[in-house]
Amino acid sequence: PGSRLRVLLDMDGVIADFEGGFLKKYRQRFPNDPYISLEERRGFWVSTQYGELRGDLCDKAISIWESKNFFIELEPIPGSVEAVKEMVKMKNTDVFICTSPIKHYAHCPYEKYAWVERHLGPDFLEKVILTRDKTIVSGDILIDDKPDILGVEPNPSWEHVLFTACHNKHLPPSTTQRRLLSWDDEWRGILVGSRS
Ligand code: BVP
Repeated sequence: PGSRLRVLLDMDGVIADFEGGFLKKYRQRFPNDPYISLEERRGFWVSTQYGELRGDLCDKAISIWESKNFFIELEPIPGSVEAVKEMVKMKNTDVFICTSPIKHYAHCPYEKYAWVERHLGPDFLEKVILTRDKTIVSGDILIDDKPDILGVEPNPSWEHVLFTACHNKHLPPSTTQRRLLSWDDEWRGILVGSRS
């Protein structure tokens, strides 16, 4: 490995609380419709599980994150902002945010930049990578809550470390994939393990 460690951090589910923000706004907007508690969430796609609950709820779910102010108003995942600020100060470490915007582009890309500026500061805007295909981005480690990260590159350079989220915590433990349980967990040890 080279002398510097390049860390790619996913945004939704890792530094910004997409699931919590979704559920809060969904229940406010559709108080008379059924919902899925965070304990009951299974599978990465919120829209898929809502569609299985009742056909019309897929489009209702999608309407939540397509709304103005959805992404900017997401709360940070506990400990994430502190961890990122500490990580960027570590020796021989380059930190980037690598996030996939939704295809309804009216608000999401703008609000992702605004979120980074608000919570991590304007200098961090240099470090934002918006892509729908993370496999073509090179790095040593990608911390992401999505269990399967696929794209045109069959052999991405990064090691995918699965960040635990409500939707993936029940998946059987993998012998090959490392996990980060939360930002209280040993993320520094994960980085050390990638460097050696
Ligand atoms: O922009 C986020 C939210 C969106 O997909 C993107 C995931 O980005 P990464 O975390 O992989 O960077 N999203 C979309 C849907 C349904 C769309 Br139809 C969903 O159920 N969950 C979800 O996160």
